[in-house]
Amino acid sequence: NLQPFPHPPRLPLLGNLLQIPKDHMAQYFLEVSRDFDGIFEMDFAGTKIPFAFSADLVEELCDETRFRKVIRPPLSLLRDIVGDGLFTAKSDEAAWGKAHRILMPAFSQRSMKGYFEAMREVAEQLCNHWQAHEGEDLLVADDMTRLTLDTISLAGFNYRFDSFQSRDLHPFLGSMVRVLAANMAKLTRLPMLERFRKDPPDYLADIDTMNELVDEVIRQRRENPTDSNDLLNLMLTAEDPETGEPLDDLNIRHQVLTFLVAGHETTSGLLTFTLYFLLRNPHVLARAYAEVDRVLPGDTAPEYRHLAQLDVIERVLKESLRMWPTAPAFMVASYEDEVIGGRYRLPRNQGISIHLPSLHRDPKVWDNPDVFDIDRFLPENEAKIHPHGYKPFGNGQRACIGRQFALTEAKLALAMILQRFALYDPHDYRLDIKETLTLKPDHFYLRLRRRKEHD
Ligand code: MNH
Repeated sequence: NLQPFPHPPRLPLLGNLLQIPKDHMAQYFLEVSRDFDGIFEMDFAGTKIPFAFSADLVEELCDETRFRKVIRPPLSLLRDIVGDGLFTAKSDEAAWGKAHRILMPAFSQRSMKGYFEAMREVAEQLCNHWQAHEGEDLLVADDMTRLTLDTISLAGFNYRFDSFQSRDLHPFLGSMVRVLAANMAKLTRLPMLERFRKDPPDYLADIDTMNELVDEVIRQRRENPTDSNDLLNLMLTAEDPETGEPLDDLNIRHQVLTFLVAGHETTSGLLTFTLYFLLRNPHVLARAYAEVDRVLPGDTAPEYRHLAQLDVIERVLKESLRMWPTAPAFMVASYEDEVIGGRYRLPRNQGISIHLPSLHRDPKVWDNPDVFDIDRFLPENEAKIHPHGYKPFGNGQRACIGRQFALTEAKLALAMILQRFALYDPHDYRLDIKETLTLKPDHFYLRLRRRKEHD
């Protein structure tokens, strides 16, 4: 009863390459998934990759005794830049375990409390910036990027981008976006033409721009040592409890760059989608306002202890990550030849992608999956969700280390925005998702006015 992977029609040699839109891959795979039952295979001109998206198949693929994360395109293309940093390290590479053990303590619940002041300071800068632009069009994704980039760098490295002080986004970001785009574009190009092709002329210059910033962050700290136990100090000084070794210098650069990129892109997308969903769902927005007014009445300055009381906002964030998980896929492979779903042969080391926007709409797990409904995450309902039907932060050992950081930061920023502003969507925005390695709403502008008088 073994079967080949089902797949959409494809051409000889080219496979599906001509059908896959290079700027909208994740959205295209979601549309394809609607015609299949839990799995389909895509053929990138000879490289065949299965995409799994039913909770039952994903449950098997998340069994870490049979499968582990593998670094394949597009992640492998980033190895030139972020090397053996946590995100792109191979699961069996010594550098992964070492950095994981050294850095985990920086992401404990207690550490979040330590980051709170930095998070609040940057969110305050966002609110002040927005207040100064009351009534004007605000490009949401750019301001959320300023917020999250400044937050990870201030909380993690005590380094200030001061993004709200300049009209243009920091050059680091332009370089990062171009480098990610250049690598994503490689996925949908003909492999036989690839070796005749050079990287775009600014590619190496962009990598230099990013590395220069990393070196500057490290140089500042070495010149002004502190005794805090923030991320950067852990990287520079801590020893691996297992081997007794510290991180080597090149690995530190890889980690700093990894955290600058992984630590802001996805959270910025999450906040942008969340504001979009709130404006689209006025009844949910009203519940969020009611919660903020109850927990943070008037001008109450938010404190760490308030976050635990913001459960409507927490559900809004979770539902936003269900509809549009901003890191839309991750890839695993098996240690041995496997059969999955009782009928599909999967050779050892064959990469298989877990496609999250499709998983998060598995009709066996989610009723009316295209409807934004925060009550799915009420405790009594959440307990009944298939344990592998929702994976916005990946799986197991290789799951997101920054999950609590992202949720803490996003909750606080949303609460502060709602406490101060009434939000409008005067252009009746139609969702238009921009894909880099991550997803975010493109060209989404909102306007606001101050809700009540502050002094
Ligand atoms: Mn994050 C891994 C999603 C915020 C740092 N992150 C992952 C993975 C997903 C993910 C999915 C697993 C990828 C894979 O299996 O290939 N991350 C998110 C989302 C948000 C997010 C949706 C915000 C919302 N991530 C953050 C933040 C940080 C961060 C904030 C840092 C402060 N993430 C990482 C790192 C890894 C990772 C580092 C790699 C962890 C490892 O493999 O050890």
